[in-house]
Amino acid sequence: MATASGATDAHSIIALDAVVVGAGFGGMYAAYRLREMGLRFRGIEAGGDVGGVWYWNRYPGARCDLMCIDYSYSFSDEIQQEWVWPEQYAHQSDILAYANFVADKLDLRKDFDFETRVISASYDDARDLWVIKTNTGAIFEATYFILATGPLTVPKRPDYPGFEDFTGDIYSTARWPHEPVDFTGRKVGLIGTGSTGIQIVPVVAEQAGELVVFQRTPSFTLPMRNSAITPEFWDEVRRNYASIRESASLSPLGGIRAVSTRPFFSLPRAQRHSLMEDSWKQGGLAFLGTFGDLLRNEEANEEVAEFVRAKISEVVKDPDTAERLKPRGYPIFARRPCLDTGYYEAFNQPNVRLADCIDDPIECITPRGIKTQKTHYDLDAIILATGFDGLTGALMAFAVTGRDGRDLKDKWREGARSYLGIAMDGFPNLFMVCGPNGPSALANIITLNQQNVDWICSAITHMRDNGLTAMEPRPDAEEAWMDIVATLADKTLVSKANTWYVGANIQGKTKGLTMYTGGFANYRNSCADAQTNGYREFTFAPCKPDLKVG
Ligand code: NA7
Repeated sequence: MATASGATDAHSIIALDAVVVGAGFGGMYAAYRLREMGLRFRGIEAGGDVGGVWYWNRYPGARCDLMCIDYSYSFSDEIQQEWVWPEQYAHQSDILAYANFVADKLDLRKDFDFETRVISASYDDARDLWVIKTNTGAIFEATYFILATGPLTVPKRPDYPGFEDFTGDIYSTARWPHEPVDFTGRKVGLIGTGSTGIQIVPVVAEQAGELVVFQRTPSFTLPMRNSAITPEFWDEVRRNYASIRESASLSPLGGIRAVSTRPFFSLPRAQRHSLMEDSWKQGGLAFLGTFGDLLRNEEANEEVAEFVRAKISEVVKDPDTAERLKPRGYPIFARRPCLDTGYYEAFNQPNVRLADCIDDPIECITPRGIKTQKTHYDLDAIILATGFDGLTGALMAFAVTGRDGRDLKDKWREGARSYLGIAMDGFPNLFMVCGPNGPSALANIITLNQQNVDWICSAITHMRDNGLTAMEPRPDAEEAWMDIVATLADKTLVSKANTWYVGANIQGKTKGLTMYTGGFANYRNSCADAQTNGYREFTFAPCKPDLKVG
């Protein structure tokens, strides 16, 4: 029962058609679609408001590394005509403002219980419904269970001893305070040099008395070269939104960025380098799209990596620091390419220094700072930019029990598996909006969210129109999809770096690339096929052979 304030009463059992978990861009769109379909549903969100990853990750310098023209909803022309982005690469505060604008416009908040977590979900075989319990004591019984929990939701905290003894302040970039943090004159240590660390360094470096950057694995980063959007440009975009969205939906990444099919070695060396120089000057991810085979051809990849390493030496004045900042030992773009604004330049400031944790590993946190094997760094504050339990973390954060008591943790013990990254054998009517076996973090996630929510809503409509209660993929369909995922993974260099993409950053997690690397457009076609073939890869409740479709 929803109260007048919109929140759900504790300890009552609420019967619904659907429960949606997450009020990020996937969950918000799911709520909008389910409401349009006339379904009774409730959204559950741990954060205090909408925005998902952008609600939590409020650290200074946080930006999306996709251009806002791509990283925005396309389902409503009214929304895309009304909203104005100020910069090509939007700041977190603008993306969060956009999420709030959409939530206001569509009146979405009333459908969500905020500051509420799911603690368990189990499938009741006899009644064909999900029983979902929350930390507030609410119990929902719903036919459809839609997980829009995002790939980067559960922050990873390093397990160094001593954090509890530190007398200064500890900040996690993924749980940043809502009020501004003033680092003026303070001695700050930052652990982690992925996209997040690389974005925050130049901003904190402007304020801090001293900033020590603890780097374990250097990342490749490209200049973002962000710029303000002029009214003329924006008018042009608004006039052409329909074709922009069409191009994005047909592209490998779900965005309009140009991606060349030209093989690297099809051009002579001088021409290759001239093209790389042009892309470098252009900024952003243009560089990644200059050639078509950088994630398949190791030799090409290394030449590009060396070009980027040389750029580091051009900026960083101290040769030893420059050398230590150069990534080696894994292919460029196998870790998520970072986009920065003044990262390397920050190391030329007298108040910024690099602590190389390969040479001198962190041992523990002390009451006064960070102790490495060789040194003690006195600090007033420690910032943790140490990443996430990516892709599966949020899905495994609570107990999920499917048909016949099947435990999701058991199913995924050897790695995440599902059909299309959307549905799973043994878990009827559980739908993942951005599951670990789709393109997930490799595609434009808003485009992906929209496409998958639409797919899920079509599947629900199909069941409702045909008097079917529940659906789940056939085991052989799931097996076949995972074979495709594995075959593609074998061909890409993305498998060859220790990253959250392959689960390497979480101790005890099964390692391997389970994301679909065939590109958004191909993925979209596979999803469309699974629907237009009459859902023949699925069985429908009551899961008896005579109810198989196709
Ligand atoms: P990432 O990309 O997972 O980066 C985390 C960083 O933190 C990375 O440099 C890690 O080094 C470092 N790290 C993690 N644990 C430790 C410990 N214990 N000691 C030292 N350093 C550590 O997360 P981000 O938040 O930066 O980016 C995530 C995504 O957000 C990104 O891919 C974009 O999609 C946007 P390691 O590599 O483990 O040696």
